Amino acid sequence: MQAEWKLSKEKPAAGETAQVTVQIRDSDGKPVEKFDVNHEKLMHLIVVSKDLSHFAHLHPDYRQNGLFQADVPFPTDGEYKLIADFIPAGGTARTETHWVAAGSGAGSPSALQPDASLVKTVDGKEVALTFDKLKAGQETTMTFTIKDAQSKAPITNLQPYLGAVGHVVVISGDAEQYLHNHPLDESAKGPNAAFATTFPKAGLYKIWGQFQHEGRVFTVPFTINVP
Ligand SMILES: [Cu+2]
Repeated sequence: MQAEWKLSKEKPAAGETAQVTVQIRDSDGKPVEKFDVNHEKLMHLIVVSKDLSHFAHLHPDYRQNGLFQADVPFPTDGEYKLIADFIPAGGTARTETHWVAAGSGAGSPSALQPDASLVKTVDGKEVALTFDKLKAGQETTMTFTIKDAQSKAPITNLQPYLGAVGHVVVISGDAEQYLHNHPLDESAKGPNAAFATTFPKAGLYKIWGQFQHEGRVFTVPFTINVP
């Protein structure tokens, strides 16, 4: 499997949106033509800045013959990692990645710090993140508990997002590891949304949970230190 990445501008300016194409080929160089639908899409494209302060979750259009296309904003100077997540028909989940330097390519990266509290308020929701056990190399269940931020009432009518109770992206602090996560109960509606994952080694990780409520998707980020 190989991926050939192209940008409408090789070096987008800060604040610019570039058209990104990614051509997927097999090991013989032939375009892969068929992909399995995964979480309702043929490809998920995650875009993060190197310091993980910026996050975007996009769904490229499929242009046939293994070619996907997306408009990707690069909000500030700096390095960005593009992570394409897809399943060639009948195969297993693949990720292909590409670094892009926007503007000066340097920017002012902020050092990733573990959150002092794993309770965050986003878009009127209070979201708490808990783990049954947190240890590198062991499967863990991470549970998001979602309440109304004002009334503190548990939210029990989450809507499916990408075919499940939510979608969770986990990336290691050095932006090298992209972890797959699986909802334990896809049809859950809140207030709890539980996902299984395994952190491969100790260190910092950033986690973005994405959920849908009353027609709006909200994204809640957490930074944790895995012992
Ligand atoms: Cu997606």
